Amino acid sequence: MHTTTAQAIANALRQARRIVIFTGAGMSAESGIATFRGQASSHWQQFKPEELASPDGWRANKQRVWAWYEGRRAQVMAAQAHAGHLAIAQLAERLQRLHGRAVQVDVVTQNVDNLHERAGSPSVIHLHGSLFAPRCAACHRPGDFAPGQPDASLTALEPPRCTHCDGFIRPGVVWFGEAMPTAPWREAEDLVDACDAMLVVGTSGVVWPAAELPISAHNLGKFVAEINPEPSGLAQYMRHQWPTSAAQGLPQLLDLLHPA
Ligand code: BV8
Ligand code: ZN
Repeated sequence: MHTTTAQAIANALRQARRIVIFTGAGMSAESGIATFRGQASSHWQQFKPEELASPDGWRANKQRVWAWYEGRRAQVMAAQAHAGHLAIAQLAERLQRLHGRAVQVDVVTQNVDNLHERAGSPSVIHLHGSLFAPRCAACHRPGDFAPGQPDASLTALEPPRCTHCDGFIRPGVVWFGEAMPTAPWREAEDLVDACDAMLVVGTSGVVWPAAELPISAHNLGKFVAEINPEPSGLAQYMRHQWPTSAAQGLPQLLDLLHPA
């Protein structure tokens, strides 16, 4: 009997005790959040990364960068987690219902939105920070947003100031040319070392060093599969490339494992 890609992935998840779900911007696409590359609506079709997601861009025009991130925060706040986010959040419980063994599912995301958390995933590691963790660019203390709703229509907005040192508050994300926070990175490496299976969902695999994680999972002999309508830059490391979307493929996997 021909095993479909979905069945092969479901079989690997059935046998796994520890699963890592590695996600990128494609994971949030069906919640209406723009990706970085690929689509006409993708950010980098309109902006240059170095202008908006880099320390130079911040130094050159803080008001433009702060407005862009506040606009993205407004979009995320108005968005809903989709069936794919919910499927990831329910995977551990569904597997336990299937075979009675405890399963650990950890999300390692490059995304700076909070949709995995809002869908109920208990363990989410943000390799590139979060739109919801602003901090002072000078003393690095956590900062506060200005009161009220962020306005996605603005192209310039004065960043808030730090109540401690009067420095500018910046987005709590990792920009190009900035090192990733060490604790999340080390935790992600440990989870990859310890996992039995990794699903790579919605990433083009072009951003380093995050892209190293699925590659090391492959090199460690783990089961690694990709859910992405297009083969990513990591496809060669995948045991399966499932050409489907996050909101379609992940719920399908859950139903294959154990009907709701
Ligand atoms: C570092 C946070 C050093 C901010 C981000 C060569 C040249 C130039 C630079 C470099 C180079 N090699 C390495 C670098 C450095 C650079 C880098 O990797 N550049 C790339 C572009 C080549 N990396 C860095 O600068 C990193 N830092 O190297 O520091 C250092 C070390 C020590 C001390 C000091 C310094 C930091 C990188 C982090 C940058 N920050 N984001 C923000 O969000 O604004 S990166 C940004 O891109 C996001 O985090 C995003 O997640 C990430 C990767 O993109 P993807 O998530 O993969 O999304 P993308 O749009 O690309 O792809 C979407 C995918 O989804 C597609 O495959 C599509 O087919 C698929 N899809 C679409 N719809 C769906 C779908 N899949 C499923 N379902 C759907 N519905
Ligand atoms: Zn400060």
